[in-house]
Amino acid sequence: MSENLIDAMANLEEDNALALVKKKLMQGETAYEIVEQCRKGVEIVGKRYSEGTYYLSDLVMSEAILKDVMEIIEPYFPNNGIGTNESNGVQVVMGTIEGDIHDLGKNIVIYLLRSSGYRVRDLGVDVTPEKFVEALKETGANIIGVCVLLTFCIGYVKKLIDRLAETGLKDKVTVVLGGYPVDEQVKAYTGADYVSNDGVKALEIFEQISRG
Ligand code: B12
Repeated sequence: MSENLIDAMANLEEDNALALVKKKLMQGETAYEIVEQCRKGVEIVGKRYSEGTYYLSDLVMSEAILKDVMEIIEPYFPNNGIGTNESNGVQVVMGTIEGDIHDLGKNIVIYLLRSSGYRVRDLGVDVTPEKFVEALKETGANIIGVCVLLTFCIGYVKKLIDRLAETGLKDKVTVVLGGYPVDEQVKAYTGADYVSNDGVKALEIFEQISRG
């Protein structure tokens, strides 16, 4: 049995991982630190899957464990459960790009945003450019968060941003792209304004944008 949370997640030791999360909370580690360790563990699950030592069922298992972890730590995020999460007036539209159904990371970011006062319209997964455009028009949001995990869906992000340009929204809306494979190269290729593969940094980016 692993004593380290990253390893417990990577080895899919469900009960152990949940016990370690509770212990870490008692010891004063922050919810952010714990999420990051879990993310690293799940990243190892992904590596083992691509190397062929783990199967699809193991990816599904990692999803289940991460969901259970989130249930435990949700009340420990700042501003939560004490009635202070007043709206900051900033509206965001968020979704996972067309073709991609990964949403655990997106949901964490939405959670962080909402608990910091953002109003987030969550469009879910496999979201087409048309749905994003429609939601931007409906909500009047000027920030859009797009999640992509599958490298072969990065082209759809470019398609979305091209669509924003065609509809005249590109200059009015700031695009923040997130997910495991995003980097400066992906940013340049897609035309996104910001990229982040870290939820806490993502929150900092949103804060920076909304401060103007
Ligand atoms: C769990 C998982 C699944 C689960 C997803 C469950 C769910 N509800 O999301 C299931 C089992 C369904 C799944 C399915 C598949 N998966 Co999968 N999956 C993973 C795994 C192991 C972890 C992803 C995850 O949740 N990580 C934990 C979260 C917390 O981290 P995160 O997503 O990076 O999010 C953080 C940041 O990126 C950032 N962030 C995230 N979103 C956003 C959004 C914004 C706006 C911002 C600013 C920031 C931000 O903040 C988050 C918190 O820090 C990854 C491995 C990996 N390295 O990522 C493979 C992985 C992504 N999957 C992969 C594959 C191939 C698939 C399948 C095609 C498998 C198959 N044969 O069917 C299908 C795809 C189906 C589809 N059409 O989408 C590959 C992709 C390879 C590639 N080159 O594209 C990976 C990399 C595994 C691998 N190494 O091969 N998968």
